[in-house]
Amino acid sequence: MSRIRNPRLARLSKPADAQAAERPIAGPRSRRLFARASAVLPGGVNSPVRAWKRLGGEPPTIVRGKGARIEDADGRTYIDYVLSWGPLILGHAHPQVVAAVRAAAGHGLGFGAPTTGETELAELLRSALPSMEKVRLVSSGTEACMSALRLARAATKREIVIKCDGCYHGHSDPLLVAAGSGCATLNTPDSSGVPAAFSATTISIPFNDLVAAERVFAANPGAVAAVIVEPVAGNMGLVLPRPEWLPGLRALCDAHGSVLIFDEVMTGFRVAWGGWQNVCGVRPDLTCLGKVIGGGLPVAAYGGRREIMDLLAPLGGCYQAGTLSGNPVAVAAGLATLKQCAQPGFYEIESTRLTLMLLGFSSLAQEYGLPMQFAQAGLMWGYAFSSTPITDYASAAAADLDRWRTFCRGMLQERIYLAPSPFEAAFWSSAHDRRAVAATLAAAGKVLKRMQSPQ
Ligand code: KE4
Repeated sequence: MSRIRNPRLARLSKPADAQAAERPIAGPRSRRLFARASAVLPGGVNSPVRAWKRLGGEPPTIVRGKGARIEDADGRTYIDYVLSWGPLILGHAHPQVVAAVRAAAGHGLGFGAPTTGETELAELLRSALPSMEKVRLVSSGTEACMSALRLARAATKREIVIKCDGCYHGHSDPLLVAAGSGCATLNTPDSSGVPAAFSATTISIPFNDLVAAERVFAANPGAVAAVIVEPVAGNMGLVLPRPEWLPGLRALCDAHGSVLIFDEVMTGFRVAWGGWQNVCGVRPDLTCLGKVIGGGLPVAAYGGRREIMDLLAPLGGCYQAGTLSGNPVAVAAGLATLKQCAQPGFYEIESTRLTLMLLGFSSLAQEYGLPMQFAQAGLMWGYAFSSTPITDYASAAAADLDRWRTFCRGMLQERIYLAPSPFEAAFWSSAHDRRAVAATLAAAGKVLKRMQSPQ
């Protein structure tokens, strides 16, 4: 059969569904704006996963958001399950959050000096997470994790750090080893530019693999400074811990005098009030927070045992600083957000509503004969095209990523905005009302029907 030379004809030769599946998602104006952005921003973005490299095509340029919905430059509205990668647990432009930001901004945008808001936020975090006996506010999850790691090394005078394949703790050099999120999305789990000496002291093991952890401790007696782990992994899809995993890491750290760091940047105030440590009952030595505690503005934090935190400058010799740390406008957004989350029944009601939506998703997948796994932790969720549960990065990467791409593109064409990577979690907000759920399931039914296995 002769090869079709005319690309237009080539397109016509594909079945209608295949053409539909590859139809650009972004409209003409977004595509023009992305071309303009790409002339000055590497890849057109300020954070790699936003570039949709794994999904193909240009991302829409978003101009506004309200509640569960965002609108792009072509006037197209999407139901949003990315929610700025987790912070917007109340949805976009929540009136109380916006009002708090406006009021704070009216008093000045920052002082580089003590303010009451940052003390209030630190006290709130400590009351929600008693393991955080002292707290330091910073401006990003990367800063929180990088600083917690430095502090753990200062406290133990050791260098080796254990992390997990597919977990992502921000882009500081020692943690860009076998990293998830955008690194896994772009197949760059170990970044270029990181000196071998920096990554040599980072040992990565499979998530949920306690035997692997025991082996590393045994092979490095008295040398492990810390274990850093996402208690629920949200950067390889969503992967829940096995019951013995976190208690086992706690026991190993206790036995070897190492620091246990829970990176709750994503799970903090997302999976429950406080974080996963309040669900599983394992008390880490240090905790990292971000996302929800800033309500969409740059606030993150790390904190933990007093005797470790007091090693920080200006009290001790472990240095960490930040011009915008504890910024009063950002802190106002965080406090206003957490005030809503603190309402009685907030997490129970919202996680039940999410469970009901996922039950609808699951029955659609069964109806159309597509093997899908769903996972939920509080107000975050994940899905994968796999007939076996996802328990670590290897199983996440072994899922049917072609089907994921078809599904994700299809949902985006139906105006349901899912993360453009199979190595991300999806999020829920209290603004996702019945109409949003109905539209989401209607879209999923349409897309899964198109994808269904031949009977
Ligand atoms: P940031 O530096 O991006 O604020 O936080 C880093 C970080 C630390 N720990 C966990 C568990 C995280 O999930 C993150 C950041 N999450 C990604 C999405 N999975 C942020 C999105 C992006 O990189 O653009």
